[in-house]
Amino acid sequence: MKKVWMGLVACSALGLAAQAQAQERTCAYMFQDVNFGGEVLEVRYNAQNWDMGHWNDRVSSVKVVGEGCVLYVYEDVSFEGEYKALVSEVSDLEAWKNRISSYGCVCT
Ligand SMILES: [Ca+2]
Repeated sequence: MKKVWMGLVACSALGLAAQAQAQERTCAYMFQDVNFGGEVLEVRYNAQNWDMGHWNDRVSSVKVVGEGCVLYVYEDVSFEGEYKALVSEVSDLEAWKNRISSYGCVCT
């Protein structure tokens, strides 16, 4: 009986460790300039930001680096307006340049 309980404790400890590790991983980088130049904003796994403050309407290129991650970017704050799903590198966001006002990263 005691052995089973210890097994359960070990399993949940591993689960927590995996979760902590996931939070430390990077979903994506957003860049101020095209071709991944200028200031860089790091987006962690499963992070979301409804109001980008200083970064509002300033992102020009994006690199999604997390495996199984999708970065949803929104035209307006609070995840409103038009949105776009990004899964790889975009060296020039073109129509979306200086337009992103909120984002959410979903990693599976
Ligand atoms: Ca905007």
